[in-house]
Amino acid sequence: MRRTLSKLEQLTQVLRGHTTMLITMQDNPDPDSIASACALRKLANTLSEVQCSIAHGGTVGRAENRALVEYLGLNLRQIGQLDLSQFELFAMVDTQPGAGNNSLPSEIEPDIVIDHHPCRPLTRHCRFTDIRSRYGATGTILVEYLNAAKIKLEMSLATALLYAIRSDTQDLGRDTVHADIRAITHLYPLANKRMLSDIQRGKVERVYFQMLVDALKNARVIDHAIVTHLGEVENPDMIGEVADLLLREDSTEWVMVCGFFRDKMLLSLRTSRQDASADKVARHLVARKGTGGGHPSYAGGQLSLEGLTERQKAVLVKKIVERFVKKVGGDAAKAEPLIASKNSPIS
Ligand SMILES: [Mn+2]
Repeated sequence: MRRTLSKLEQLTQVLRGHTTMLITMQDNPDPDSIASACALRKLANTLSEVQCSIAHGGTVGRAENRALVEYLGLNLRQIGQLDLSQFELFAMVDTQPGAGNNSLPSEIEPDIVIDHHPCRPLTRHCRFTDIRSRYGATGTILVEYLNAAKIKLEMSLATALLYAIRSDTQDLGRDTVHADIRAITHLYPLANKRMLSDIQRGKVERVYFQMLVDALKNARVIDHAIVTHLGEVENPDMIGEVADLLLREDSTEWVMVCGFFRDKMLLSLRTSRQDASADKVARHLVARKGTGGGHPSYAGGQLSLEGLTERQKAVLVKKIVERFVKKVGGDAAKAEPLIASKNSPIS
């Protein structure tokens, strides 16, 4: 708390005298990105009457995340469509300069960076940073700020932050510290539990099931790992969602899912091994070709597909899969399909 109090003072100094700020989230923002951006906006509004816009570069794909955005009544902006010269301050939450998963132009150095991913070299230059890489969620850091500033949380923000911490830590089951538990305990009585349940059961379009079926059909089991490729996706969040699902297979310790979104190859890694570092594996897989990072049990990466032919793209996927299998100690020759196809008993 002492740390947060002194940080809060520094943050107030940075905000002082300014009227506008752009808050950048991950391109395809997850609940932690979304809730953290709202919490920072609340802080900036309350501490210093700074008006904030919240922006990202990709899409909000996952049904739960769209439901969250709708519930919060957020008007999320596309960074590429904004006149950035109208903002006096720039902030980044749940991502960092150079992370590869946000679209703030590299010539703009953010004034404020609050995140729970490992600190990146470019972040060190920023005026105000608070990087707590052991925390389960960026939302937890912001709950501490809001509490330190004695700001009363409205129900919608409390609900969003609770959902953020629960989803980043899978209900406190992965990569969690005591602060996350404290934050959840604080938020729980303030949150709208019925809304939380509605958000988690967000409606999906029919195409979702097609993607799911393709993902499962393409999945290959290699020793204790599962790998699948979704091909072109309309919804990049699907990649992480499928990775979470496949990790539930009872003999699986590692999962890698990849897919193409716009001109990038995205990949998600998951592990249930306590001694593993998914973030390190992610960085190894994309080494010299892209960016990667994350947390001990879940991580991701991205590689540019610009200028590649279909054939070259396929070669790239093959190479990344090979690297992954080698890294997690599997034998690619033993690959077998996850599911055998059967005729439906209904038709
Ligand atoms: Mn996060």
